[in-house]
Amino acid sequence: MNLIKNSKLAYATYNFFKKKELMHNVPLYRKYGLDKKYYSSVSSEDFKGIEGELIFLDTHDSEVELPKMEGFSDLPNNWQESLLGWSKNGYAVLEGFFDQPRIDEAVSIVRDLKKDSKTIWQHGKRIMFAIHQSDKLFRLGADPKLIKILEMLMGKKVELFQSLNFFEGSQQRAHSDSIHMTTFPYGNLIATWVAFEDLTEDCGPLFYYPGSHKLPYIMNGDYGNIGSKFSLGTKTYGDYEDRIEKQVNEQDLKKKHFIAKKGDLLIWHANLLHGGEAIQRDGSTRNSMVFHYYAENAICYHEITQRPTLKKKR
Ligand SMILES: O=C(O)CCC(=O)C(=O)O
Repeated sequence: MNLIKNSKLAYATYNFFKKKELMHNVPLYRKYGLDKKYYSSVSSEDFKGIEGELIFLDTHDSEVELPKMEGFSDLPNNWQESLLGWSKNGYAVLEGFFDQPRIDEAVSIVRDLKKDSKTIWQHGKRIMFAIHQSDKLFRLGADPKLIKILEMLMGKKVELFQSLNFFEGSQQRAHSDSIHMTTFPYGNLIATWVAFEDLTEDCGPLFYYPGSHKLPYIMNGDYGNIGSKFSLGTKTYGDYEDRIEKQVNEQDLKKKHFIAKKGDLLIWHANLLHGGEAIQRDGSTRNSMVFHYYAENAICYHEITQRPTLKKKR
């Protein structure tokens, strides 16, 4: 079983039949001089020595640059203040981004999805890709005002790729989304987290480490998980999390919790280290929705499984 799970050939065979969803990387493989097919495996090892264009606000200061951008000064003052800290902190909080009726509607759609046999469950606990089951949920994540803000931060167009619905705290250890949804060049991913209810300190809130986005990206090669030409590395996800924990300890990073009110939204950088705090109160809920967006003109793939990203056409 593990032999198949670790076989690059098995993934390539599966990918072979998914041409439409995988062609997006091909022009970029050519641009960077990589001899790859749409179904080939891909990992950070392939990009060693290749220069990629960096995200504008990774090399420029948001405090200086955002005020020059069209539409920024029209945003509420408290949003502007948080967004100005983007380059330094790697996150921004937009309080009250969604009004209560919009969230109530989303909560009710998600409640129905729980009973839908087509719903994709991850670890039996959270719903994945609900945006492909409900246009209204897609439009929540792709809200034009939100997309405009994300595009200011990324300096380029973004597209909503994935969503996750949580009902209770994830209790996930610290990680960077870039190990799951990886891009070349790095940084072409951005995420948002929306509270579907008022949260309490003891519900296992989302945590994050301000400034951690500036640390080196941890990829397969950084925890001995490269594998070989035909098979994936054999390290576990726990090994990756241990490596991140080491990075956190070495840097003496300070943790923050997102104790959000219903409708508040957090935006985080592709490499911001974050996770879910331990649940302190049995039975506490933490209804929330996460959206992940890829920016344009980047190779999109999944570092651990070395698979190119399947982008579903709408
Ligand atoms: O909500 C959480 O506890 C964790 C979310 C998360 O890590 C993610 O969606 O990448």
